[in-house]
Amino acid sequence: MRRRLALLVAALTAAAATILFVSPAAADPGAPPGDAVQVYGTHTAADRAAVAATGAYVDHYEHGVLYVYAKPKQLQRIRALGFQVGNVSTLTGQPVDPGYTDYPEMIAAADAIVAAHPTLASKVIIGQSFLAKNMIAIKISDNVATDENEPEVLFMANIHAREHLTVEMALYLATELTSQYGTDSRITSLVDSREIWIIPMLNPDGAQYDLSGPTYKDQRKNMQPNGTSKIGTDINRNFGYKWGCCGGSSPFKSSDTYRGTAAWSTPEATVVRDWILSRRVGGQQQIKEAIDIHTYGELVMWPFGYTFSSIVPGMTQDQYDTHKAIGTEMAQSNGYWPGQGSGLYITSGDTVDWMWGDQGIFSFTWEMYPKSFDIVTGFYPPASVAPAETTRNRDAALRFLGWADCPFRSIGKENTYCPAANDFTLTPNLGGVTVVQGSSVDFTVAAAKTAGADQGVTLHVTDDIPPNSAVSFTSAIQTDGVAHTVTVNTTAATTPGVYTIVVNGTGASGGAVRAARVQVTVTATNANCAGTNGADVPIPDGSGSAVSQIAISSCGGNGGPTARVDVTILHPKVMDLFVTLISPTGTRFPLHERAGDEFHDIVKSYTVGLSGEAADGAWSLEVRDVSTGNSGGIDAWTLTLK
Ligand code: 0X9
Ligand code: CA
Ligand code: CA
Ligand code: ZN
Repeated sequence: MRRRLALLVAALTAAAATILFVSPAAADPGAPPGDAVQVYGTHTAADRAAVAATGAYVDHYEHGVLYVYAKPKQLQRIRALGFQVGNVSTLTGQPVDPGYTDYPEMIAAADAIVAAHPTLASKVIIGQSFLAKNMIAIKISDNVATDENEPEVLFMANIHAREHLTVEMALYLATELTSQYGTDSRITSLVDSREIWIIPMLNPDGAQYDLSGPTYKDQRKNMQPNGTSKIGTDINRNFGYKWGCCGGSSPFKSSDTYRGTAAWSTPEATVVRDWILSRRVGGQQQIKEAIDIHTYGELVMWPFGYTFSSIVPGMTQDQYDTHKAIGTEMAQSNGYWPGQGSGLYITSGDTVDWMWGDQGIFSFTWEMYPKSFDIVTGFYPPASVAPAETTRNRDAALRFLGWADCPFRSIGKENTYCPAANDFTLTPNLGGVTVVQGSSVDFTVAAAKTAGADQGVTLHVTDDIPPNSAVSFTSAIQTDGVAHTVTVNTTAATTPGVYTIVVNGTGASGGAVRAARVQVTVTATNANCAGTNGADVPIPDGSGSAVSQIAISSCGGNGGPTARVDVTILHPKVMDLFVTLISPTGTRFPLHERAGDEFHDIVKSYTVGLSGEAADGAWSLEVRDVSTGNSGGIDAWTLTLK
């Protein structure tokens, strides 16, 4: 993303006098007069309106950066308002890190994966880029040479040239899914039951140019000439669903979000479209889910990007809820922030809107590391972060693959949306049991036939087993309605909290997967070691702080190594917030520091090491809002010390 604040703002301030503005040298007919520049620090709509009032033309706003065309007088006025102004081409100049995978290396890596696992992986050329480079997909599945009737899942990366970490992510996934096959049972069963497609480099021309050295080129678009010195079209504004609508892309050729002369005017978007359309069998799209991988921001987003509304023609409540459930689960796993794409900013003609809106593929955008602000490392962190920042997403990717047979199962509606000839329900769905840490609790699960013939069902527990506990049950049951006991054995080390244990049952005839969910509340041995404050505390807008306290007494000793803080903060722009837990003696534990951009609300549980802090006394949750224009409040929070 193009947010470039703290670091470079400092650099800019120091170098303000020497910054040169690169005019669009070649003409951009129809573009507004003036230079294309970036304005930093316009955090509120009022700030942005003030910039527009200088007469400058506001092109778009992304991630805290306002992209405008401004004449010298207008630039002066913008500066006088107190905003920093810069131009991206003067701000990069770092040498290319050879640790990033370039186009030939990407092809070689794909070939090596296929050579090492010929029965599991194959390489498919899906078309050619503008500069005639082969665009490839890696297919991973058992019996890879056969188009089996298995749900298909697509991961694609590097549609934006400078987002090199995404190629590492794609290749990591391909490597992991093949090399761990037969060793890791979770991977083995996913690879056996799905057909996984990975497009590691969707914009090969732009990526190769950006890495051509000696310094990065800060290229985002493809390499299709447009008559200006800012070559290319933004492929992620060129897809044909609501193309060019609603301010989510630029009509100007020099803009980084230039949408192209028409939908599908880029060869790269067309290649991806035609290949995705080719995945239909008998009119049925085989690809059920897709992730378009970008940097940066540490976000998980879902459609639609073109509108702030969630429920619109083409997106029912259940479909939205399913996107949200899967997106939120991935974000919980990798620590990213979940939200509808338009919460970041409006986009039109992007991949996910088309994949969902046109093809009914449950679609997500990932924005990888880093989280925010750092102007130098934004798009160009050292390649050495790749191992940590790719493995970080392993579990999220595997969970994602797990839903592919019926994404609606994530909201408990698999029987409605994915009926099977021989069908059954698993119950209960969201009953609740409570257990004190260190002891065990039982619940029952039953399978009952709803269509076709009775069958055997294999149970397996997937999600959310409380840490340091074990779940025991009989795995082979029948669709006879008989209740079977499931026992959750917690230990003294099990962290108190509310867990939703998911028991999946796979039917023997047809393989339909149905789920039972049980909410298990683990409470502390010593109830004095936990507390809740449900009083609403308004968060002052832009200055000062909101504080909510919980008094702990008669807990004794220190907090635990995995204490838990559950917070519900209602605020329209969580990127403006700092949230800190403060111990009775004043030690500060930062929980949230300006993450999540323009997204709403923090409803999250944090794990904090509190073994160095005496438990008894007054604990505070402090929320500071560092930017004006949005206000909210602390709704409630719960502290569980051990
Ligand atoms: O603007 C984009 O294309 C994506 N961000 S990036 O900084 N990598 O360029 C985000 C696309 C997701 N859609 C919306 N946020 N609406
Ligand atoms: Ca297969
Ligand atoms: Ca298939
Ligand atoms: Zn991107």
